[in-house]
Amino acid sequence: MNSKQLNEVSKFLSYVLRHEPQSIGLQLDTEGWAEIDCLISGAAKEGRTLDRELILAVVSSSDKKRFAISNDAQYIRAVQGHSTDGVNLQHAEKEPPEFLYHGTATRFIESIQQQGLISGSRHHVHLSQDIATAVAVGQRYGKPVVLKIEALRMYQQGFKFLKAENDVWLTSHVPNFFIHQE
Ligand code: HQG
Repeated sequence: MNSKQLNEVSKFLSYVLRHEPQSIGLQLDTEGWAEIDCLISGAAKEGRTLDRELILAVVSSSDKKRFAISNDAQYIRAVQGHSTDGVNLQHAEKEPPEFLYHGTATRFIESIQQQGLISGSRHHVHLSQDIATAVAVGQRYGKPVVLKIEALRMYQQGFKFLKAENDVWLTSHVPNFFIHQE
């Protein structure tokens, strides 16, 4: 299995486990878990051949640790990034470090200055602990720009921060007041 194939299956798993489980008749529970057997049979109906070995290879090779397997190995979920209704992961609420970073594209800056960072179609705004990750995230949409967020000050003022299993930090909204361009 080459990295191109793994990447392609990873994209499919992101799609059905975060956004459109119903597209293959899959049920997610409120914590985002789906039965691996149902994932395999649902994908097969769409003409996509998956097996456990392939799924586990994608999970273990994911650079961002996007997916998790349950302790009994029967279930899989995406650890963050959901947009689908009905899933509400209970991430750990935590005090953030002094600064967190958000990578975006230069063309969004004007709108961000007006509205702050908003979650859009996802459940949360995604922030990272390091600048390199933020650059990579921003690059997905164009010329990247890194925003430095005064996370600890926000927290001290009552904003909630959650930390996903893969070290992505999540919050609902970042007002412009706490955002600085790197
Ligand atoms: C931007 C990937 C205009 C925001 C990544 C971003 C991440 C605004 C885009 C994870 C705005 C939303 C999430 C405003 C925010 N006006 N644009 N007021 N507020 N934006 O993909 O953070 O590979 O939903 O800057 O690595 O880019 O999928 O969020 O550019 O961890 O695992 O609106 O997805 O991980 O884009 O990425 P997204 P994101 P995966």
